Amino acid sequence: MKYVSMKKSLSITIFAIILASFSANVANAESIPEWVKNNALWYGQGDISEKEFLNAIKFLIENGVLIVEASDSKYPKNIDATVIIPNGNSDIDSTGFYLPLNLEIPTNTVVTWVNDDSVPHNIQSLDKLGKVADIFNSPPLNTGDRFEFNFEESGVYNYYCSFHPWRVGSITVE
Ligand SMILES: [Cu+2]
Repeated sequence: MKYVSMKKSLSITIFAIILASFSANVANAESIPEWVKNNALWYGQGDISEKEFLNAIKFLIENGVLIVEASDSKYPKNIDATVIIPNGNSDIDSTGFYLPLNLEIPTNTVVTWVNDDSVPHNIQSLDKLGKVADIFNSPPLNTGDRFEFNFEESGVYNYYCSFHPWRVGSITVE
């Protein structure tokens, strides 16, 4: 009995997913064949096997009725790949760290640095020894200026500001 009720709740869950995808695209709702709808019901009642039910789901996916998107839950779809240089960043005694101090992004993400401080800063990539590397290097950024770089390869990238070398941040590309 327990197994049947478990199957029932699973079929309800899958049905809810199917219904949710209907409301997202009403046109698609009409293309769900009756036999698939019945399968979900029968599966819940224990009238058909799991394999038969999964075949029905497979049919929906293969025919583009149910769209399953590959998603990496770690990263939101429109990742906010922005690093703020906050007010007070130039002051060695302040907590004006880069926001975020370490930005984690997938490959092929454009990172934008924004200078929100009252004085100019720059962004200079560093090698493993802490020396300036020719990877991404901005001109001096005045208040409100932006600098962009597209990270194509995975790795950990450190950077600093040559005017205020105590400010070091990193970008982790996975
Ligand atoms: Cu600076």
